[in-house]
Amino acid sequence: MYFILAITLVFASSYGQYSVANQLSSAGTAKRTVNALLVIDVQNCFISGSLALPHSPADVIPIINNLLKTIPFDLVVYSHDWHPSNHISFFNNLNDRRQYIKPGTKVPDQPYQVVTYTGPKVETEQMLWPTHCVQNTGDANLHASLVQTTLKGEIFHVRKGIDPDLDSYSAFYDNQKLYKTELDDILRQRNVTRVFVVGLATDYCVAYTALDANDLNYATYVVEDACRGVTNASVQAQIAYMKRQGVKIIHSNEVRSLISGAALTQLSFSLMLAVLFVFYFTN
Ligand code: VGL
Ligand code: ZN
Repeated sequence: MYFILAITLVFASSYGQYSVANQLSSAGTAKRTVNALLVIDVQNCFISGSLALPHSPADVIPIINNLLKTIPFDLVVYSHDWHPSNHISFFNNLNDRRQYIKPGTKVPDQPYQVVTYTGPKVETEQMLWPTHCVQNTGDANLHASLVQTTLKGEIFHVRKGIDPDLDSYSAFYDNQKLYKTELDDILRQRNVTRVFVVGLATDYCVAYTALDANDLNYATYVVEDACRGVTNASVQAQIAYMKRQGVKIIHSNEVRSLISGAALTQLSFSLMLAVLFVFYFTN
């Protein structure tokens, strides 16, 4: 009688250990929330330089610095708009590319107008910007007061808009989605499940990055007060569009509870399993 009980216990406990270990490990990989902060284009050009944004863009820096100094992100990625001087997005290069202007379309006479180019790679409607963020110039440097350290995670830098013939608002893909940057691979290799997007400009690089992150199945949060846009109208339009697509728009004071809330859920799940485990053994 005691013998059978002992055998049953041994089998049951080894099965119990197996299944509990399994659930713990799946909680440890598949279900674990891994948080990345994506710091988009906090560069001199957009703050005080060649394409300085109109609504006090420098004000995002202390907000982003505070996140970096107080929240234990698993990963921080800084993106850089990083154009060659012959870049397709510069108004000043319009004349050199006149053979690609689509016949019958309007020829811009100043920056902030859209041109339709037929090539050289693909047909594209290109917004023409002032020359900005030219590779290896001070204008393209990250702003000197931006914190570049983290509490816990790894740091990466992603450069985009490098191809003379493609613009790239998103830190994941160029605007035509012909090529991917390394960002998705970096996040995937580290099991990132959730991204928080901050920086410049809300209606261009932040929005395009957040929409791609959302499409790539990362839970995506835009920290609205840690971003500044080009125009109020397009900021409002892009925020509304992002919301419709499922991107969460939050305030910087909500980030902490989101991250520690997820950590708490994970902890209580593990605790619950541990209690069940002990209960199983003592009965
Ligand atoms: C950006 C315009 C042109 C941005 C980049 O970072 O939002 N905007 N290039
Ligand atoms: Zn650019």
